[in-house]
Amino acid sequence: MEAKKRKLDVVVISDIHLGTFGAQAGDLADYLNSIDIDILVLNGDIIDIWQFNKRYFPNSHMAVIRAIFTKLSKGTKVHYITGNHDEMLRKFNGFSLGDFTIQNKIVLNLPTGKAWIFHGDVFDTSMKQSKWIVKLGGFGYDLLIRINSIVNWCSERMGRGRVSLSKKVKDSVKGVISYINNFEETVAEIAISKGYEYVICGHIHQPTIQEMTSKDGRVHYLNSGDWIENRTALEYVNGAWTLYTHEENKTKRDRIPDEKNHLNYEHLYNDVLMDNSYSLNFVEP
Ligand SMILES: [Mn+2]
Repeated sequence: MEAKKRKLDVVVISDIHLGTFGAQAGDLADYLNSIDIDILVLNGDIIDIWQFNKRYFPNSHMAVIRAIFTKLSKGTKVHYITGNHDEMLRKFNGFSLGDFTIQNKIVLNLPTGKAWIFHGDVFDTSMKQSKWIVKLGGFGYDLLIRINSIVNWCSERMGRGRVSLSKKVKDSVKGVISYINNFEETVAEIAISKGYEYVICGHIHQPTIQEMTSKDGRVHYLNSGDWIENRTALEYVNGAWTLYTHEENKTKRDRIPDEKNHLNYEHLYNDVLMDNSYSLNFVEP
């Protein structure tokens, strides 16, 4: 029997990077299928269009898309907020179809206050960053995350555990820590000046819920983390936010055989033409 689903008012997830090796899509599909939600906010970098390759889109990645569409069909409102890896979708800012919208930011009116939600890459260029990150352009931290995702993919296939490269680097390189701190402070400062109760970002793959103060006031800064390294989501229920961390699926049941199931023309051909109600009549000799 199917386990009873947890009921949640709002869930925010971000930085899934579907279409890349590092995405923990099987785990995410399990998570999505275990909850019932009124509002689902996909806060950017959901499909990694930068790195997208039609030869790599495994079943587990498709399962995430399917889980999202199932939610939609059951009445969940789904807000797709654009990130820098899916910035091509920014052209569609304002698009809506039924309960699905694409936006660059949203403001949710929660019973406990207004939540300002956006991906966060907008601050990459305006921040006072540490020198080496400035040299690399906002690109440096992103590159680190990408290298980590490839290293993990290889390491898993060699039967070793995942290595948290970015965690290690984060802990040892001062520049990264100041990048993260600058990001959080910049975001909080602006949110305070705008009078929001909550500000919610993704982008830096650093999950947290914290109250931040400045001379002008206070705000709750939240970050939904990612589904490459942390497997985290922000959940709002009964007027409170909590940070959820998904247990890693040790069996990896759906990871390795996946690769053979990339999108190909044979699949497409079968899907388009092999229909029971219609058959092609080849001319017989
Ligand atoms: Mn991003």
